[in-house]
Amino acid sequence: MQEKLSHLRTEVESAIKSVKNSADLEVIHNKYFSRKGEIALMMQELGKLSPEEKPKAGQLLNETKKHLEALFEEKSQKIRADGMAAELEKEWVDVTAPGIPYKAGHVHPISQVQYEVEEIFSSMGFSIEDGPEVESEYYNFESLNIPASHPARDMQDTFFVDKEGDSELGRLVLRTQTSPVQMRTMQTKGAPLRIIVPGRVFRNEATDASHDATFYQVEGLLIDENISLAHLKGVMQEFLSKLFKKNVLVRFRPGYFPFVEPGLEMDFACLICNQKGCRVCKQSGWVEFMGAGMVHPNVLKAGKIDSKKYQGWAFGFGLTRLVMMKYGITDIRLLFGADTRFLNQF
Ligand code: FA5
Repeated sequence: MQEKLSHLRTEVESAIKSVKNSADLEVIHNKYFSRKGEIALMMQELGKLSPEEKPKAGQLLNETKKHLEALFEEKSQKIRADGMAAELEKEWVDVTAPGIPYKAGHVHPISQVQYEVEEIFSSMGFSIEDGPEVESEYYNFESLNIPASHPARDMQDTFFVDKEGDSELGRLVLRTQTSPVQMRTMQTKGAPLRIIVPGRVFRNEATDASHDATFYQVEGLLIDENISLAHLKGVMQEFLSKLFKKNVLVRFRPGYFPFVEPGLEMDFACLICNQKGCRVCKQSGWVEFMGAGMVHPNVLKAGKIDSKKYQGWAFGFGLTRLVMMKYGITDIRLLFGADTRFLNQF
């Protein structure tokens, strides 16, 4: 018995020593320490010994058992601690490392300038109006004093929508100008009126550095008593100097739009080439900026406004061209090219 015990002790000690993981531990537990393990078998053998041999052998067996159990427990704890350390190592995070930057979008340069324009006109008491992009021929043309047969319709090459419109309001078109919103607002709000209408418009035009088939305009309308073009000049001067934070040279020249009388055009001194001549200003030093004029009495009538009591002016400028001037962009098509290398500069 003594010899057997000494043999078992050495065997278990070396088995515990060679344990590497919890799976090995379980094998050893089952083989030696379980209810049917080798130590339990020794206990059973103890019962078969003579009463003289039993006490000594019993004491030895108990000591060996305690010793091996302690050894096993110590190893179990070490394996558990090593396992946890390995887990922690895997989960380790450097909280001081800089974060991964995420790509955030930003407001498009056209919208940025649109918001600035809105703010400046709001500060002068103008409210901001909106209207449909798919418009009727009536609002886009007729109500603005451009009947179907009028040659002025040729000035704005139109996209027609292949869908039946309201029979009284004519076919549906993609609006060629923001001016129909003038009419809609006159009809719903009446005089006096002080509005701007920023929005997208569409023309079936060949594109070049300063023309696109989709672009943005800002319409302005002021209707009140005793209004003249002097007020328009004052408002535009104030608007442009606030927007560009410097004096911008402008010029007025006669222009024709059926919905105003008299009509005029306002041009900018080209800020890209400082009037030396470039492809944006077509070497002229001036960029066509907006059409304007005193609202035609026929238009006031269609807007249900008493033209004897009220008069006013309207203007419409190209917001897209204004953005080009503000940022020195030499090709209008870049603004809708969706090239983030270009857009991220603003
Ligand atoms: C109009 O659209 C008139 N509705 C403006 C108006 C309003 C006149 C109220 C009188 C009273 P016009 O077609 O000229 O006018 O266009 C106005 C502005 O839009 C132009 O001065 C120009 O700055 C811009 N524009 C015109 N066509 C294009 C285009 N293809 N691409 C970019 N901008 C354009």
